[in-house]
Amino acid sequence: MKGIFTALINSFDEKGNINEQGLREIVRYNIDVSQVDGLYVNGSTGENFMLSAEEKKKVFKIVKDEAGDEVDLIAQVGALNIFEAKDLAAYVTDLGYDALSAVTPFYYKFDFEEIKDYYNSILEDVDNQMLIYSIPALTGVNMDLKQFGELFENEKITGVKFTAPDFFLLERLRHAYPEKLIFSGFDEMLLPASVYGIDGAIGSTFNVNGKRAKGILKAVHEGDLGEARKLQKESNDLITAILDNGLYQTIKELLKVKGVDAGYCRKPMKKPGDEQIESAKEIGRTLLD
Ligand code: SI3
Repeated sequence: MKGIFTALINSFDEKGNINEQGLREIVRYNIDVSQVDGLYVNGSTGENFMLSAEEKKKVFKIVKDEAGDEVDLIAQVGALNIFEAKDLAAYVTDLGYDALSAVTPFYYKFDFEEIKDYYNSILEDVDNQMLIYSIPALTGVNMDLKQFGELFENEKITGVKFTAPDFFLLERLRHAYPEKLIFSGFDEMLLPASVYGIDGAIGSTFNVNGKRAKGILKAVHEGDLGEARKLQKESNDLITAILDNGLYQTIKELLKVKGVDAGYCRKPMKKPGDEQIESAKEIGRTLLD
């Protein structure tokens, strides 16, 4: 498992129900047009934390059914309800997902022993590998090198999705654990993370910018930093515009520009206003590749 993995966006209809056809189209666009290496399903970008357990299963099933074995699939199963996380882990493993991932448990201020127990419990009954999903800005959970090392002692924990602007820790992790998979999570920092030898990246904007992201990884591997900087600059112009206009709403509007029925976000996220839709169209005209 290496390369560019799209943190898959989800498609909801106007009432907030999962739009199966739209979700299938998003999967196809990522595989056929962007030609990404894999999909990260039910992450933050998939609006996972606003879905019921049954809806999460539905999304996992649709995506596997549509993608088959064409690309690697990672299932984000983390949940504060540990029984739900374990049940989802078993479910996606049966479906044939290549790896699990679980966000660090958040909201309550769990101590590290509790966090470790959470990962070991999710994994105890399943035959699958796990990428820790670390995103301190949203969870408030900051782990240090030693704590990652303790989690990595479980052989089923094969890596981390590292969504933090901490390049010191990223370098220390890469150096200390050359055999573990490290996926970076901030798309706007793909170039510097690549220089540190990450195995790949998982990101929301790859739904509409997968080709450039693949180009950045390739250019860094080939030592062509000029090309990597050019592609990161173009990507960051796009990412800046997306963030300014509303992250997930704009990604969905950009997919619509490409003919994909990406639908709407689920409440409490807002529907895009007319101005936002017009700005997205302008971003589509000027900044997409
Ligand atoms: O789980 C996921 O959907 C992700 O991979 C999230 C990913 O790290 C994104 N973070 C969030 C909060 O959406 C990034 O791709 C991020 O959107 C991007 O770098 C723009 O800041």
